[in-house]
Amino acid sequence: MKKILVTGALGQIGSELIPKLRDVYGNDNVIATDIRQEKQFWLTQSGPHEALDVTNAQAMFDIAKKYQVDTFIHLAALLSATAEAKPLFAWNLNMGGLVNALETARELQCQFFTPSSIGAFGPSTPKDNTPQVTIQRPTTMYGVNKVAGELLCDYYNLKFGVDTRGVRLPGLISYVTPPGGGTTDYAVEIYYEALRKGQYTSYIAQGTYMDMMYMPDALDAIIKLMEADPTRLIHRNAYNVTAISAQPDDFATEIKKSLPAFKMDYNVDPIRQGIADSWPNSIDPTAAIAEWGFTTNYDLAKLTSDMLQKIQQKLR
Ligand code: AKB
Repeated sequence: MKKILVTGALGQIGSELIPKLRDVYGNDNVIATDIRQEKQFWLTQSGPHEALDVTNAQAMFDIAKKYQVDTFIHLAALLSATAEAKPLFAWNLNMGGLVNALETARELQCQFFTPSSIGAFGPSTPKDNTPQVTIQRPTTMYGVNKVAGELLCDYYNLKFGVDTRGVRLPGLISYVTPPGGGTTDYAVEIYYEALRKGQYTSYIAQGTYMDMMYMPDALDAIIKLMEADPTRLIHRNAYNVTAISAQPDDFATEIKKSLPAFKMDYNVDPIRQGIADSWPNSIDPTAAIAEWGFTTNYDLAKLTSDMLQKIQQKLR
C-alpha cells in the first residue's frame, strides 16, 4: 500500500485526484497539502492535511518525514497564462517547488510524479501528431519551466535512481474545480456560459487546435502510470497523453446538439492566443500506450454530455 504526499491539493487536478487516491489507497494514506488554507477545504478533508508552501524545502521535508511517505505527487504550479504575466514568480514557484520535491523524494526514496504539459513544446516543434521525442524550444515561461522540469526528472532518475514518472498533460476539462490561469481554460468556461447565458465569447481564435482531455481520464492515467512496471518505462521525463484535438468551434458544435440556441463569438486575447499558437495541434501518445497501457474513455461527444449534465445539477 502506498503512502502518498500530494502538493497543490486545492488546484484543478489535486481537488479531484485526492478523493480518488483516497478511494484506492485509503484515507489515511493520502496526505493533502496546499499553501491556501480555505476553511471549507480543511473541514471537508477526509484524511490527513497540512499547510505547505512548496518553496519551503524544510517544511516540505518535515511533512514527508512525519507521515513516512513513499510516494510524492507534486502538482503545485502556476499555469501558462499566469506564468506569462508573472515570469519571475513562476520560475521561483514552479522550479523551486519542483526541485524541493525531487530532493525530498531523493532523500526519502519516494516514487515521484509531476505533470509536464503540451506547453513543453514550442513553435519549432512539429505541430501535428507531435512525437514523444522531438524539438522542445518553448517560448513561454511556463514552457521553459516544463522543459527544465522534464530534464530535472530525467536527471534525478539517472543520477540518483529516483523513480520519476510524468505525463505531458493537455488542457483538462472538468466541472469540479475551475482551472485558473491556463490557456486552455476556455474549454471549461464554454460549458458554464452555455448553461448560464446561452452564449460564449471565446478568447481563443477559430481554427486553433489544442489537445484536451476529460478529468476522469487524466486521473486514471496518473494512477495507471504510478502503478506501471518500472522496467517498461523508457521515458522518465514525461509521456505525451491526449484524448481529443479540438478548436473552439468543435466545442460549440457539440454543445449545440444539446442546446440548439447556443451561440459563440470571438474576442481574441493576444497573450493567450500567442501561447496557443506556439503549442501543437495534436500530440502522439503512442509511447504511453506501448509502455504503460494509456487509454481514454471520453471523446468530445461523451465529455460534452457529461459536462452539461453535471454543471446543470451544480447550477440548480
Ligand atoms: C494551461 O493551459 O496552461 C494548462 C496546460 C495545457 O498545461 N491547461
